[in-house]
Amino acid sequence: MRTQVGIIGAGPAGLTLSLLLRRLGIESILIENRSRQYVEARIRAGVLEHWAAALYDELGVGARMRKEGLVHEGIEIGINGERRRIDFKSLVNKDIIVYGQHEVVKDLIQAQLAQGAPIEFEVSDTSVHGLDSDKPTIRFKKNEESHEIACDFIAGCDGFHGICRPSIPAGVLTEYERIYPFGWLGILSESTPPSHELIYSHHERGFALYSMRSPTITRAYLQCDPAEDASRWSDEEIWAELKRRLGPDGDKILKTGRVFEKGVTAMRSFVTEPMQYGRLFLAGDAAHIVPPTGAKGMNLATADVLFLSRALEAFYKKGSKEEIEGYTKRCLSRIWKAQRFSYFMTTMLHLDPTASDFDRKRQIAELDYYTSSEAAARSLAENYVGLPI
Ligand code: RFL
Ligand code: PHB
Repeated sequence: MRTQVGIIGAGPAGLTLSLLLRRLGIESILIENRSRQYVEARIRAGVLEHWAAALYDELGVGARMRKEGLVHEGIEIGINGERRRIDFKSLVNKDIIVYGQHEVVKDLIQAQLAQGAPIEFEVSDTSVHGLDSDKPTIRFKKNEESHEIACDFIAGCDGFHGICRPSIPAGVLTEYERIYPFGWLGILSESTPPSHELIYSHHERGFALYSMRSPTITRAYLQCDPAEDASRWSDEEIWAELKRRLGPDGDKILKTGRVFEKGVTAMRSFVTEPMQYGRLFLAGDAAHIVPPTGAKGMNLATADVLFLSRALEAFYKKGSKEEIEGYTKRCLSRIWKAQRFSYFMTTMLHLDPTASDFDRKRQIAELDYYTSSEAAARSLAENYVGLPI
């Protein structure tokens, strides 16, 4: 097989890149080690920045998102039971869309197949070769048969645990990392969310987030130990804790329902620099991870591939290598700002088991400031809806 850009990974990064390239007349082949059914059911992110939603429209995959996605013009922040609103519309005149990542993935795959773009699911033994040559190759197996794709470029969109980043020779990458001493126990339930907007609640028992997937499906998270076993929490215990962390009216406004998904996610901040080696480019979670409190992961993955598609366009249309060489720098400027914001939201909202009394008092003052000063709230809103791209 031969193509211009070989893409590894059918998450938001790889699927969006494939459609972006197709629109530019650049050929690609996408391979994914999981089944289509698996990637379409994988429950993850839920918030689309305003520009990412506009990009999906441009790519012709926004119709269902516009119909079923929920437009939010603000969020609520809870401070030990008292809730205050950050009004995006009045502060920065933008909104965000709450629409599940797996729904985005379904829409992207459907468009991909409708356009006849090559995509291979359930591959195994993926490896990359000749990265420092101008003819890199991808090898993989499908149904026990070996295949090779000769490419001009390889896009490593294979997530944090993929094979692309570890295929870069030792000594090339510098990794920056921070592990947090807490995780999130996440649930999906058949129940009406407590508010029509997201509630990020700081509480002396720990953080909780009240989100949704539709007006009848609640997505909620509880701060927990990162090594917690989700099955040790009964549904009753989860609802009782979610009610407590919402505030004194928690019992009244939080509707319970059948819990149909339960899982624990650990939290980390991670960036690798550079994001390229020879003809291999890393994009999305393959290059960086943010804690989910800022709702930035899927959006950053989308921004990376938008920058990569522009660089590849300059290479193929103008014969220019400058943009390709500047890919890392272009991405990192956005990534570090998203890292800063995700760290800020995470440390402001969670209960740090190692915090001193001074730290706790300072943290409450920070929550008070960001929810009472218009200047501070505007900064939060500007970052939450997505910095200009
Ligand atoms: P993905 O989605 O991990 O996709 C990588 C794909 O590569 C495949 N793969 C391989 N394929 C072939 N050969 C191999 N050797 C391969 N190895 C791996 C994998 O099967 C997979 O299909 O990475 P991508 O595309 O970079 O997308 C990143 C996002 O998935 C991630 O950042 C977000 O989900 C993070 N995130 C959130 N992001 C947001 O923007 N807004 C949110 O509200 C938000 N909430 C969240 C989140 C992530 C969470 N978890 C579970 C980590 C909430 C949670 C709880
Ligand atoms: C979600 O709905 O899953 C969600 C929303 C906001 C976040 C993280 C996750 O910050």
